[in-house]
Amino acid sequence: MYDKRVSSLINIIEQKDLDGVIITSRDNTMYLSSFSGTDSILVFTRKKAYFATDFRYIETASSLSAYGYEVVLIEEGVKSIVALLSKLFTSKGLRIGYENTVPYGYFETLKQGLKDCVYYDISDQMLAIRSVKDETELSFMSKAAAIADIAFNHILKTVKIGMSEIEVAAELEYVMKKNGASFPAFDTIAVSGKKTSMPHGVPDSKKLMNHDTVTLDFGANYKGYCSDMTRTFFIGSPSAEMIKIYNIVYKAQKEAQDYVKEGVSGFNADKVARDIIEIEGYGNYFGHSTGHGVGLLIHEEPRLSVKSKAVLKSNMTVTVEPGIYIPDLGGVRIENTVVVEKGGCYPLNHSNKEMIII
Ligand SMILES: [Mn+2]
Repeated sequence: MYDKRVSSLINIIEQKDLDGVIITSRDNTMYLSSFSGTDSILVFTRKKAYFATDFRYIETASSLSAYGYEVVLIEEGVKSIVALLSKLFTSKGLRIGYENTVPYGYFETLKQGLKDCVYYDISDQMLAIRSVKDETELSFMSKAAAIADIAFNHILKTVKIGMSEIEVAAELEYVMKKNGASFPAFDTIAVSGKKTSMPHGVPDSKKLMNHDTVTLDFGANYKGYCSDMTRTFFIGSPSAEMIKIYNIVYKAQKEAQDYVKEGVSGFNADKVARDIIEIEGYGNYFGHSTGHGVGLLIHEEPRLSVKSKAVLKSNMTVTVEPGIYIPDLGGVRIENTVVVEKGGCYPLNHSNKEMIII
């Protein structure tokens, strides 16, 4: 598995005729070596792979030699990295691949230490490789989604008028951790009432009230992989307009999800949801894209959006999450994460999407 992932990186090295690659991001380090700690870097030359880390991780890292990495101890942070790289890349004018997420100061130090090298950003190529998941990744993502389903079910059973948004968020996160999540996949969104008109509203001490709309957007991180789901439900009977909006979003989500399959474009998948919302007159209230890839990061490639140039491939994992947000009234978003297949897709999370009134 890791061999296959590393050979994808070797392909980039060959295609771009690079002399080496420096991997600094935690997500790509994890992708290429399984190592989940921080402050460690991978260095690939045309002949060898190195894993450089400090004292805190050296014991864990020793197992990585099984994947073909030579483990190197860093004692002085970026200074040691420069020393290592100067040893590995001795000739001038080399072509080195890097990621655009490398901190600026770090990159400057590297450039000063490794004079006369030409740098090539390989971030997009790495994201393209990672957008198609292997079986191990799909099993972790499926587990991450199942953990979120358990947490949502728990909330539906325990949520009460008078609970604060932050309590609901804490409860979701607690149940996810109790069921195997390492941590939440991102900052949990639990908003209620008029605040649901803010797609990424922040939970606070606002208490849930009768007739409130409640939007929960949350996920678990399981073995490095994220899940992402959103459900909107009502406490007490909602207004006629909120019911209308819910039904439009439900239809847009369902039809876009039914449309997603290998070979369709991210643009058209977005269009399916967007057209339904526009025809109903709410186009101006759907200001974000229909979906995004999910994996080691919560937002990855491909995108389902008006700007997307992506064509969906089997085993890509994408969200389908249209919404309508009306200031001073409220909003509805429904989100599933799905696995793209030939002829269709299947959702990783299985919580009910029908309207729920508590
Ligand atoms: Mn999402």
